[in-house]
Amino acid sequence: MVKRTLIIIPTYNERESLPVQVDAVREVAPEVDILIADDNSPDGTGEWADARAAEDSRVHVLHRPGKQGLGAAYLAGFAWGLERDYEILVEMDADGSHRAEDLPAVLAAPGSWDLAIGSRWVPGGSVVNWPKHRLFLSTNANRYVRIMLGVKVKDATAGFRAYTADVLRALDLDQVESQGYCFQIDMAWRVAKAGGAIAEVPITFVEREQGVSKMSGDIIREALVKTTVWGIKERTARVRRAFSRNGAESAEATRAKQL
Ligand SMILES: Nc1nc2c(ncn2[C@@H]2O[C@H](COP(=O)(O)OP(=O)(O)OP(=O)(O)O)[C@@H](O)[C@H]2O)c(=O)[nH]1
Ligand SMILES: [Mg+2]
Repeated sequence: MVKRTLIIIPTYNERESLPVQVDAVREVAPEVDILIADDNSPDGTGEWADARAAEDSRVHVLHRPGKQGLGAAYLAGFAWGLERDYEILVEMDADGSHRAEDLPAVLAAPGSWDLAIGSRWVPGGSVVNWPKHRLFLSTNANRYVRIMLGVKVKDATAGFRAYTADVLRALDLDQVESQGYCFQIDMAWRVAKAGGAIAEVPITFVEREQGVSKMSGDIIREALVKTTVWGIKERTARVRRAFSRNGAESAEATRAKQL
């Protein structure tokens, strides 16, 4: 049986890109539903989404009052999907970077996974049309995440990914505050800490052709600062645990000697 699947597409000013992406997804995966989570885009993306939803029962729209970031849009989308008992919830950009033709491979990721990531940085994965500075940023951000958080994932910042409803229900989503890039790192780390299985499937990521990137210095800073703070906290907690374990063991040894 095909699992009930919801593709969540967050949008802010994607009037040109979104129709192409929705058509492409509908074509490769006619059995999945799509939820467009629009932050009141001034360019009419939300109105287009409403018109599309009116003629296609598999397309839904979640209107949000204003631009509140990618993370908030996804969390609202997860809540919407979990309430309606979807079994798999997928994140996908509107701008064509996440190719619909890679969707079946992500959904069919091998093994039993809780999170399947469409990865640029596993063998077979690639990026098309990215300037050198974006390649540099992505590879080094992922290296830093592995070093700081110990997450054994090659592409922790990837935004093309599928979660099981079970793993999302097991996470404390109310505590997630990260927005841009950092949202993806945060979620991958939470899944890993919860003991969830993470699979990576190679995809080809294509730089957007239409519209404007929402990537900014703030988004990069958020990822860098939070990853650093989390990494330091994690190490401190690990050292504390080791000390208290050693302390407990030596107290035990002293007691044993006294007896
Ligand atoms: N609802 C909502 N969607 C957003 C927001 N910011 C970005 N998005 C959407 O999230 C997806 C990814 O954003 P992009 O601007 O492509 O960011 P990016 O992929 O990191 O950057 P590029 O690679 O330069 O395109 C797109 O579909 C955006 O429209 C937001 O604040 N609210
Ligand atoms: Mg993009």
